[in-house]
Amino acid sequence: MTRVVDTHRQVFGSDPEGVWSAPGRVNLIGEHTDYNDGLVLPIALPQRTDAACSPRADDLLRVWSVQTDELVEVALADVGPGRPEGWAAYVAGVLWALRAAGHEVRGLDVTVDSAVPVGAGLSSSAALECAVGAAASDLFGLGLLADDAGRAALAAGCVRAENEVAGAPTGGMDQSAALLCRVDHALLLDCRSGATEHVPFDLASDGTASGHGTTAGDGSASGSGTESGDGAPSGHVLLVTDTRAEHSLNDGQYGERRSSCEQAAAELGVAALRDVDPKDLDDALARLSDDVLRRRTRHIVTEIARVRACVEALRAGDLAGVGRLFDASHASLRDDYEVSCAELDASVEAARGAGALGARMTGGGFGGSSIALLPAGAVDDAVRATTAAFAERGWREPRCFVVTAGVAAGRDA
Ligand code: GAF
Repeated sequence: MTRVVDTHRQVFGSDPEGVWSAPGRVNLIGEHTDYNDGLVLPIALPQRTDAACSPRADDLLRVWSVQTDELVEVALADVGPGRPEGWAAYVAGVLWALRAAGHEVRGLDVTVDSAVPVGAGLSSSAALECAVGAAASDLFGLGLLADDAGRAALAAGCVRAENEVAGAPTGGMDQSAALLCRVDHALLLDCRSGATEHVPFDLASDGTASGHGTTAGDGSASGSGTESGDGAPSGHVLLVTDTRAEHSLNDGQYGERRSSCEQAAAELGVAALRDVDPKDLDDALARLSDDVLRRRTRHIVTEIARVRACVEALRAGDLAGVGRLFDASHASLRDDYEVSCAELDASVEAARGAGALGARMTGGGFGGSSIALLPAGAVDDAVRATTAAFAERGWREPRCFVVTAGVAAGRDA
């Protein structure tokens, strides 16, 4: 946070009015279900994007990024689909969407600094949108952070920014996670009704798990866990592996999956694939016109059922059950939805080989990150095995880090 304030002062010549931040996310389970009106179960990451902001009296937006050392200036009247391009679209798009929703929003000077790795499938773009959206809400007196209804409305604006200005046809999970998640809880979000439940995910408190330290890019992990009598860490942790196989959500593949789901729903005469009851799945599959649509539909219907089962397993403290659901989700995403890749599969296999209860890709796929539910004492082995597997294949060294469920977007200073 000091860095974003210092940089803001250097770039814009005065202190920011405040600093806001929003988290990246990992989705525990429920992948590609958000745009099928389904269920998702993300947690907010400890890694956040900071936005130091000062309001302007005119309608100019000036944004500096610490990561790219670049200043982008745009008049709010010039923001629209495809304008500006690149990372600044996620910032400008949010102000554009708030204005489109009827809010009085003026220009801003913004400095952004992100600890959420870009291209890692951990929602760096939603973190950026939501940090700026939170700032705009406070600075222009919109009051959207005051309650969950306001936060959901802000999330919807951030989704518009991403879909319409940045041109990525994503669903709404990531922005909802960044704005609605609670510490030590996973967010069960019904993407049709908007209903939420906060499901305890404090692996440290129930004696079954503890996630703490993070790793640097050196591949070492410092999941501390609780200490058992013999000094070895006990409990379980959630390990994220950023495969560094870069993924993108606006290269056509993501949009293609979304269109297939819409086509399948149309052929079945339902509003969304969420409406297919798992017990009627075989019958629904038999009515679809081709095998690709059948496999996409099977993934969505079974994945939504896995979210429900995962929530039950978490509430019952059945981590072995959670692990089995992670494994089944990964297989479905790899074989039926076809959004995994060799690096994600290898990271999942390596974690399992090191004793994970279960592991799966998380996020949109085609690269990005995987998650593994591991006994705390197995973290170092999992990191070593993953790093070795990647080195053997000549891939870039993965980045592994243990995470806990963090807090939603808000004002920091
Ligand atoms: C990406 C998208 F942005 C989300 O909306 C969601 O569809 C996810 O991929 C897959 O579950 O993160």
